[in-house]
Amino acid sequence: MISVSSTHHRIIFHVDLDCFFAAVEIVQHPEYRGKPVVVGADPKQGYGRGVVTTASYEARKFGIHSGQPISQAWKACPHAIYVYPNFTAIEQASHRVMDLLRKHSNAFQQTGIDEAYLEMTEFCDYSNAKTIAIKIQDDIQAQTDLSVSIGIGPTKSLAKIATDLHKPHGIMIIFPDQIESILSELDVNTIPGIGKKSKYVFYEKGYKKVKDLFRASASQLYKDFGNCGKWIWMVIHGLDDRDIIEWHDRKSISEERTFAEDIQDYAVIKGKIKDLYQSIHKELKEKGQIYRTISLKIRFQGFETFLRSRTAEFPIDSVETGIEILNDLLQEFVQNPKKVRLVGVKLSQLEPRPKRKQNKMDRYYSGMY
Ligand code: TTP
Ligand code: MG
Repeated sequence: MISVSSTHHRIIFHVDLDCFFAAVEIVQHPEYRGKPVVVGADPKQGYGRGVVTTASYEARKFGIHSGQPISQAWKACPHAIYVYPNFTAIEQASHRVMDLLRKHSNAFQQTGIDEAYLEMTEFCDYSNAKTIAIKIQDDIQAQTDLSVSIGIGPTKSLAKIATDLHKPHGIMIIFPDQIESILSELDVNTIPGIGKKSKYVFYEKGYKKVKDLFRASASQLYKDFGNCGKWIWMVIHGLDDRDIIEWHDRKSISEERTFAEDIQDYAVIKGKIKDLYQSIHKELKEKGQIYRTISLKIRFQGFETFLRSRTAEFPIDSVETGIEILNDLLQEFVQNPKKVRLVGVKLSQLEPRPKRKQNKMDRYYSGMY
């Protein structure tokens, strides 16, 4: 008989592929293995526009990272191999990995192109979790030639934090009784929900490391940061009780418009994006659905097309949040001298809007991502 005591903790695995787009490129071109590979815009001998999408760990040693201007990457490492993302191969690889992962648990949730959560409470305990994680790593490596890192912890957010602490090809466990000791010395932006930009708001109020957050009460964090503060307090105290909800990657809703004439007035472009977004947001709302990923498509004269997405940690429930994300995604293009032909908006990672039965975290959905 299995007895479950009040101190029984969940075990969640968070799996994330290592330098995913670059790894896919290396599988297609084994001669790239061990070399600096940079995926992103064309560097054009240092004069290219656009950014780095991701880079192999060898390239990261030169300081190259996602989001960096490609011209800077070129300066840091002109002899790297520069490639465009091969979306067909990337999507295929993602599906193969997700199909393999899905077999390891009956509760699986994909949360991005290269990451997923598995509820493992029924299948292991903290003493054999590492052995199971190694099996999963080996299985994926053998079947796809791709490397994953696995974070393990009692909640989704702690498992996700763990993954990033031991990359690449790492397995990291945050044991329930070691949360504070493991997190204390880390920067506040280790917490999902505190981003590269928003961390400065925390710094200004004296919260630099996670230990500074541990010193604060829930009500103090609420006073300082509103709902986001409450969420952070719950995360660091292991109280994020979100379930693992399967959603279907291919489910999405989108709309696009071609302008009657190619245009360059970004006020008009922004307005059109907002209209498209509000119309599909309304449609989803009427169907009782929420979403976590927002994508922007933009096509310039000459058919050059870009897709940019952002996935939120929480379902997006307010139009204001969505508009803010889209405006942010659009920023990358406003300096582009070419005229715009078409814009599109896609909402994906759809989930039913939680009804009567809400768990603790559902109440803090709005405004947080
Ligand atoms: P990440 O998992 O954030 O990054 P990664 O897999 O390249 O590297 P890591 O080993 O640190 O996990 O993102 C997964 C893929 O998503 C990444 O390979 C490229 C793509 N991506 C973007 O398109 N835009 C972005 O801003 C980022 C960060 C990633
Ligand atoms: Mg990854």
